[in-house]
Amino acid sequence: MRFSLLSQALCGATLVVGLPGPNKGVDNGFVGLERQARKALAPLLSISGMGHNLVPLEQAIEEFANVPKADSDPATYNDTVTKKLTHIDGAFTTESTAAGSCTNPNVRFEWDDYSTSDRQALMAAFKCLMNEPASGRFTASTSRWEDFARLHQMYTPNVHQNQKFLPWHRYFVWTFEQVLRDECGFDRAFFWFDETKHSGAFSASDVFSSPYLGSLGGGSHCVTDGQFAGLTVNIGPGSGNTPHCLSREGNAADTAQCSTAYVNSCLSNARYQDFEKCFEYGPHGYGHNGVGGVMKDVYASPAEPFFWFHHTFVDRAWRIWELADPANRYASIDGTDINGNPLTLDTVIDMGGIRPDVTIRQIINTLSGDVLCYRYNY
Ligand SMILES: [Cu+2]
Repeated sequence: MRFSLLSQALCGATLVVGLPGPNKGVDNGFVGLERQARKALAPLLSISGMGHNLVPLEQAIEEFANVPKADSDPATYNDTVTKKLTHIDGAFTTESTAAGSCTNPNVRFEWDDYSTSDRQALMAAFKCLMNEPASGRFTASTSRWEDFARLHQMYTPNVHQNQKFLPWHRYFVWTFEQVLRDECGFDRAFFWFDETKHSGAFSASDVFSSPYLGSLGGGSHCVTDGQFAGLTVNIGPGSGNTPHCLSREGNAADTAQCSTAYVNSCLSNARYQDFEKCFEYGPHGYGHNGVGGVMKDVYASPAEPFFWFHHTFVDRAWRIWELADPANRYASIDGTDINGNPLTLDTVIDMGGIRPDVTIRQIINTLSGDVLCYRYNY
């Protein structure tokens, strides 16, 4: 983790708004002085032209739910997970690597079901990656952690606002997990974060507290508490690279859209491309903008540790959608890439060389055992 002078300088003026006050714990609760301070800081913290594109739920229903609806109760989709598993300790099963076999899948545990010891090991592994030197293959990256932000920044136009979004991010999160294990000795189960439980109140989750990611609420501020206080981000804002602080805003109105209602509405789409658009511009975009600051940066958001909590939530939603009709949804894909070419199971997903290229066929089913062998605890 870096506590650079630059970071302190950039953050200095925001320390006031970041301090615990009457509005601590309330998203978007800045008032009076804080609002003025935020206004004054806008040029520093704004991510010019950044912010994820959003589609309100009503419009999503109009635009994407253009086909007969399936039953949208996620509980009925869960073909392999019959009961919620609770993680007690750090047990982690090494996955089978034989192609086609996934008899003992790794389980990703929801944050509230993830033990304190696992949570601490995860924070330590994140910090380890931040302190590991950059590979040198990603310009402007100053650490192995930032390699991921730079890779994402380079690929942003290719893997957003088209249907490559879900498979690319699935493999991106998996690659990040493997690097945590291989390079930082992380040997616990992986995790995810159920945003529907916290819609409209992300800041109330203990993930946003001092032992973990630090607080979220209190208006636009550099993060000054938690395990990543004072972190400098060298990738972004946007497609440029200028050192800036890890910042957050906490916009409750946006996180309110990461709701069960919105997720279910997306899940009810029969076509992959409709589900994808609904989720990307819906709960995915709102989650990014709702945390705000670096998380709102479409290009460089993986520099924010919460990115990985958010994108496991996104990945799980795709899996839940697939499980509603596995025979068909593992056997085909539709939609297009950035150039308008149809996606097929042979479309290649590229991680900039951090891990081998794969085809969508290899990662469409997280339990295929070809490359992936994991599921979610519910
Ligand atoms: Cu992304």
